Amino acid sequence: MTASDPRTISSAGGHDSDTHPDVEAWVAEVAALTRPARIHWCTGTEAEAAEFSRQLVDKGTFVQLEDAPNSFLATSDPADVARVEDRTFICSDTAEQAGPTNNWMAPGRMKDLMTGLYDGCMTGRTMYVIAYCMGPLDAADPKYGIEITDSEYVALSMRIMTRTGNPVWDKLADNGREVEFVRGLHSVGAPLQHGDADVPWPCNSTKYISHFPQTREIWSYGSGYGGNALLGKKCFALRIASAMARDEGWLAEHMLILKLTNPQGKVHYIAAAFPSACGKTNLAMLTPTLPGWKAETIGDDIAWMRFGDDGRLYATNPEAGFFGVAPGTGDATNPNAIATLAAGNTVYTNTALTDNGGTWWEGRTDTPPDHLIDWLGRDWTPDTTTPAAHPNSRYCTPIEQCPTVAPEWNAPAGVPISAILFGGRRASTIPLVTQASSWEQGVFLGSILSSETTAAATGQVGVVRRDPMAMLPFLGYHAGDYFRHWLEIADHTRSDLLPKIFYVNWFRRGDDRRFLWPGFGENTRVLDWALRRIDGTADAVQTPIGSIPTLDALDLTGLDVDRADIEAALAFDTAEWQQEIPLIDDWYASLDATTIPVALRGQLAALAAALTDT
Ligand code: GTP
Ligand code: SPV
Ligand code: MN
Repeated sequence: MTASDPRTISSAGGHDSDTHPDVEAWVAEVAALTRPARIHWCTGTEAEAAEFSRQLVDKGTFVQLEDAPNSFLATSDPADVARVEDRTFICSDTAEQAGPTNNWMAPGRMKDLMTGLYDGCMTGRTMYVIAYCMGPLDAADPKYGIEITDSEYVALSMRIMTRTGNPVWDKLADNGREVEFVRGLHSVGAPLQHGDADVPWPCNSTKYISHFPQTREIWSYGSGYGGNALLGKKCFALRIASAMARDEGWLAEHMLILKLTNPQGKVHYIAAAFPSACGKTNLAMLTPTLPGWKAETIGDDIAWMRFGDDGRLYATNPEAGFFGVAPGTGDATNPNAIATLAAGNTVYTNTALTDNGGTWWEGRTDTPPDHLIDWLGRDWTPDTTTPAAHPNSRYCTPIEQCPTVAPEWNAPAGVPISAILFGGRRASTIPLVTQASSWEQGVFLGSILSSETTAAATGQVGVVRRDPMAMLPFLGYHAGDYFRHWLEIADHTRSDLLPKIFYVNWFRRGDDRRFLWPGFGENTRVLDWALRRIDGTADAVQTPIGSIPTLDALDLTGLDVDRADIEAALAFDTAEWQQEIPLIDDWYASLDATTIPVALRGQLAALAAALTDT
């Protein structure tokens, strides 16, 4: 027996319930391959989290903050700051199943390759075994995952982002072998040979974020960053879950969930899909600017939607925390996020550090402090020309601390959705809001969603790309099949019970590059119109892409902006849409037009024809 034999590795942590036998076997198998110095079964307790934080402070990963309890700042390796889409793979049996929008490698080949990388990769480190549940533990069909990781930062973040620890181990033990779980293996890829000192942010320049949808497995290597390493989030809750949802007749989407109560006391729940760093968290924490409205938060990033017995689509938030974009978050734009953070228990990554032990980022306050330590650890003053915080700096904080969290955020059956919004970041062409005239047209608008790229993924920022349903980087299978699945959702119920679909754009700009629409809390005015459309009382003009509010139909009471700007934000511009058609043609062609459902090709043909007629 060698020192790396899993039977000689000390196991610590240890939850009280019996372990699921399949988990035990898998952990032993992974330990034999990765050869950690220790195995720690995560309990999810506060004492355990405190111990992880202490270790992270000791090794220089964390700075303990002084302006909020139990809060820490991590600064990452400068090369590990965002999702790596070019290193993300969907390893289904065939390339055709993954489709043209995904990187593909045959499962066997990827496993061989990554087994080589994993060989001894946890040497000198502790292997953490995290049991988690995406969504409420008492849901009818709870979806479990186990993440094995060699990162304390990941273990601590997963405790914020998911339901985890002893209650999940208990559920897994109670349910015996029948219960399924998604296996997620994560390593930062930085073994510590005997005597090696650790670095604050271990990672590897070789990165793989691999998904095996058929066997519901995730293998991640080389990165410690959120979406690459917190495997419950994009890897499970979107890429693997989208494949589960296709098989089981539901939807796993990159959507916020918001509860709105109008001045008459009527409640509507809405879901909205915007690409990364395009406004989901902000809309989810909306502070209404119209009198009498109340907005409450249910989720800010991911929605799982299933049909209820009443034929309506119900959404749950599979997560338990926010992993939100810091820049642009301030008292004026998102006071609810600021209040959530003030309660503490937060891990910040790649923001700047103030001289009194707090965090700062662009947009946190109007005037920056006179001195900061930037995310790269350098002195920063207002004269410095580079940003103090990385543009994709993030906070990881519990949803329960949000002052606007809706009591039903944890409801096992979810909340019935009245409206689905698709939105992107487009300087031109896309009106402030449009209501699709049918489910089919709504799915069409979702399928051609486009947005300027952001810092949430590595690569160029500000380039317009198609991002269907804001899911381009998160689809676990072929985009054409995904569109078909969306269309088929309509077959499950009566059309009047389906959510109404809207397309929004908070980011249209004037000739001077200014945003035409004030956004943030003022988005209430758009939601008010959308919900009055559903209730049948708001005026609209018909266009080839659906109904757009007349200027008078939008409640602009008390809004101090130029009406010409609002008109320009609302405009359906035929010439701009004529330029858009060849781009949409190219997009569909890039997917292989024959894989696009006939109904959507029909929608495109009808749109093109309507544009030539006008
Ligand atoms: P992910 O967490 O990456 O999925 O992003 P998200 O969609 O939750 O994005 P988030 O709400 O964090 O917004 C990202 C950026 O967009 C921030 O810098 C916001 O300040 C900005 N933003 C959000 N809403 C609006 C808006 O209505 N108008 C304008 N102009 N900017 C907005
Ligand atoms: C996104 O990029 O859409 C995020 C952050 O929400 S991450 O968890 O990194 O995917
Ligand atoms: Mn996201």
